[in-house]
Amino acid sequence: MANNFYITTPLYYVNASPHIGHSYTNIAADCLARYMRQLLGKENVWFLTGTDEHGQKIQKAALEQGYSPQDFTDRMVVKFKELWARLNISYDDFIRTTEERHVHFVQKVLDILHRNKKIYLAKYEGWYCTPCETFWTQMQLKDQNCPDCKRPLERISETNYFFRLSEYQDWLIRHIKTHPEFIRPQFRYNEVLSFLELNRLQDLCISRPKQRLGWGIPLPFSLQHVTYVWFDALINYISAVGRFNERDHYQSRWWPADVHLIGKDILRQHAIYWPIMLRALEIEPPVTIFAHGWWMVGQDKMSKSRGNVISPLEMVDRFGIDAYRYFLLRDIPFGLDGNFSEEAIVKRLNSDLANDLGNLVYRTLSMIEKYYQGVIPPPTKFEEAQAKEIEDKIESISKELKDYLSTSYDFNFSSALEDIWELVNMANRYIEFKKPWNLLKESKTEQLQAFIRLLVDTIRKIANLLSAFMPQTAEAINQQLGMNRIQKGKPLFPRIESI
Ligand code: ME8
Repeated sequence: MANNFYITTPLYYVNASPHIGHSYTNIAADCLARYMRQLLGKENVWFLTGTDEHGQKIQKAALEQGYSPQDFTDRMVVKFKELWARLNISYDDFIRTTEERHVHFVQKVLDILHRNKKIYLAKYEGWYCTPCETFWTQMQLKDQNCPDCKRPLERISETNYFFRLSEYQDWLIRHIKTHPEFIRPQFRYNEVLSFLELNRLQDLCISRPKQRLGWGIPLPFSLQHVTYVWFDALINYISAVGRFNERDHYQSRWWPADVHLIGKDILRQHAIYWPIMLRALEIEPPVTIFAHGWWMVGQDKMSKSRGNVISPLEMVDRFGIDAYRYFLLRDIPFGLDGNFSEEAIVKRLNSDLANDLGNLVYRTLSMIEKYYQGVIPPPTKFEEAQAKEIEDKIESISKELKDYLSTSYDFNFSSALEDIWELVNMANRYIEFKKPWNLLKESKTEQLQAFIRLLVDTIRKIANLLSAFMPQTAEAINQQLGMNRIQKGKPLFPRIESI
């Protein structure tokens, strides 16, 4: 990766409050942004998130609750921002698709594509899924229901604008074949490529008649139409970070994005529509699109439409911010589906956080309190046998973290955390083995001092390695093991006995 790092999340629909699935993507993106800031410097990383505010779903939700769409979205967006603040999501910019900067930019894109004959008017007759806002051809259907959400389809006939998606199919196949990092994980790459090789793309309908749907960005060349919500929303990734010059050439300090982090539900739009839209505008495609898996409740995806959502705020109130962040990043390899349950969080919290990490810190602080009246002993000349092994481990973890979170494009948070825990457990084992309390009894004061010092340095390093994943915990450890004198507080992670 270059010296710049630009990462994005999907823009979430504001028709309902954010749930665990949304928080998952933002926590993962936050972890990567924080990690890359450590690596490249704060000024070289840009982390964008935001909200998707147009379209049928939003208009319907607003009407049902008795608001105008604009008032409704203004109220809903607060819930997203509050959640991100609570979860320590360190985004650099938050874009709403109703903002002037975005609306203008989308109209400029439409204007360029229209002038270049990449958009044309045609009559459409066929099946339409209102909740998904998607057109389906007869061939794609098994029955009269939407292949995605399984709800009944409507038969519609209307005049709309179409984007010449089909023109670029061969280009996209070539691009994917020559850029193995373009779609991740590997099995998603294979899935998209074989889809493109086995199907002919249809041109994409990018407008909706105003009389059917008023809540959208007006087409600059037709008073009767607004922009299809997906076409509008995808453009945020460039509207937020750049502009077109007078020769319609896009200029940006950040583009191309290094990673578009998304859930697997929106891979088609990101891996097919989006690169083709960019190509038609003569803009480079993003480097990587990473589609993660779904959090499930039992057999079902957690989603607003299934009505089985769990509130992230509730989980954070119960278990703490960092236990929640840790669980999501640690419990399943990034890319696969996972089962969300409170039992699973408690299990991780009690074993990895309370027993392993919390205990290591607490024991060390207690020894410093007891043996040195709370003052951290200075380094000694005494060669501690374990020091070398710990040093080597720290070095290998730093290298592996870089591979997991950056160069491999796999964003393997769980393996990264597993590695850090090897160090935590190594330090815990040394305490058992060394029995510092015996060193004191035997008056081996220099050995004791060297050993305690080794623990302090190791814990400080662990805090540093953890800071992208669990920023609050890293800070708490650094506070407790401050410069000279410790500040022993409550245990970092109290055990939870029952839920
Ligand atoms: O699709 N597990 O918005 P959306 C994991 N506005 N992640 C989940 C999830 C689950 N059960 N449910 C949702 C949209 N997500 C469009 C995007 S982008 C230009 C426009 C996450 O509110 C995941 O990141 O339906 C998924 O891709 C996203 O929320 C969909 O959010």
